Amino acid sequence: MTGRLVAALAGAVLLSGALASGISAGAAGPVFVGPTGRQIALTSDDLAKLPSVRLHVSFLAEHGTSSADFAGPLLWDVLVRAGAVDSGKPRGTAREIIVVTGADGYIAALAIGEISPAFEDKQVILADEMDGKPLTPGHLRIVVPLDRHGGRSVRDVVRIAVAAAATKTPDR
Ligand SMILES: Nc1nc2c(c(=O)[nH]1)N[C@H]1C(S)=C(S)[C@@H](COP(=O)(O)O)O[C@H]1N2
Ligand SMILES: [Mo]
Repeated sequence: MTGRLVAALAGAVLLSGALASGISAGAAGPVFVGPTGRQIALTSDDLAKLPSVRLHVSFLAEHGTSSADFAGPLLWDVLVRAGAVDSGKPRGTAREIIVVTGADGYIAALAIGEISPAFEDKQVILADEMDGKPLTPGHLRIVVPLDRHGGRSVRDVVRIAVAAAATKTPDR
């Protein structure tokens, strides 16, 4: 094998590893993963078709207070569109969590119950606009209204996974 071929193969392995871990290499938007582990890639066109919600937020960060205007689809609508949640089964979604990963590997978790219309119905968005300027598909940001600290406002979102905590009762 030539050195170049070895390097190309190593690159391909690295790339597939990065994709499998949800660290997307290109300008693609986030990968969505449902509770069964199934991956769904929604295009930016799919996201653009969902109604956009506008939010002004202020939160504490290590460098002081951050304030900005954000706009984008509700995270709930995005997860429904991706088929990652079952809106007809509130009892089943009560034990589900959402794990959001940024391009740098930073992770924050939300509960499905916070954003489900059957529960808190909090207007968490997947922002594709900040202060009137579009955010490119690799730079979408989670915005959680009323969070005091910015820790759950994950930047450069590459992966949004829904997972269910274990239970011994049947789902219905
Ligand atoms: N991808 C990514 N998103 C992140 C972080 C991070 O380290 N990586 N830090 C979080 C924390 S702890 C805070 S306080 C805010 C800070 O946001 P700002 O720098 O836009 O004010 O980003 C959040 N989102
Ligand atoms: Mo922070």
